[in-house]
Amino acid sequence: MNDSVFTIRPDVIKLARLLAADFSNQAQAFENPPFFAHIRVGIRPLPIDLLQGVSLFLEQAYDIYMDQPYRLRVLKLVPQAGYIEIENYQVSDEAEFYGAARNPGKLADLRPERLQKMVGCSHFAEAQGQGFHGYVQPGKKCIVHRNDEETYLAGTFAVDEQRFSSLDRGCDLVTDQRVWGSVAGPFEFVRVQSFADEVPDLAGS
Ligand code: CYC
Repeated sequence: MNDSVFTIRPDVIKLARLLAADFSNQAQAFENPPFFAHIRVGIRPLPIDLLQGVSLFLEQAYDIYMDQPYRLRVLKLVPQAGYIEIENYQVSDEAEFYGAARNPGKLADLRPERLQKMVGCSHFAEAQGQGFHGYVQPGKKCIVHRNDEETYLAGTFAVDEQRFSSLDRGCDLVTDQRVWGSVAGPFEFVRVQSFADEVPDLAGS
């Protein structure tokens, strides 16, 4: 068999298809403006060849500043025993890719050399109901500096055909108290558009 052809675990395909979308929390932001900004999360499938597995390009932005995302990452979905590890990668010179989640032609220039894994910042995803739920890998190792404070990320998410909900919080390393992140519960996103059909079938090449 050709080395570059391999089988991808069905649950990895399923998770990738659920995450691959243009998400918005518009309804939540309109109902509860003081607590929830209107955020767009764009997640676009990347070629299997890029990281020899299923990976996704992610952009988070305020809806009014869609061309200036405040967080841009690549996610790699790695099958583990009993769960899926979602590795998070930073992209060097990321500005070149602003807007690429909705303009995927721009992603053609993305190369593995530009990706740097964020150690300790994987999410572990487990099947739940019709979808998945996930949490930051245990260990308080995902360190986020914000406003001169060193915090660790304590995040959870859930995704299914109806919604993507996510709660990212930075916590104090000693007291475990929340330092940043929503005080009013998770961000609740729904799909504006799905990109599920861009995730390949079980064999990639
Ligand atoms: C940070 N959000 C992070 C980090 C992770 C995630 C791993 C820490 C590392 C980093 O900066 O990339 C989240 N990673 C995820 C999730 C998955 C994953 C959820 C599963 C698909 O693989 N986050 C939101 C809200 C918004 C938010 C829409 C609230 C305003 O989901 C913000 N996340 C947010 C911020 C940071 C962050 C502000 C810190 C970025 C920084 O200050 O450097």
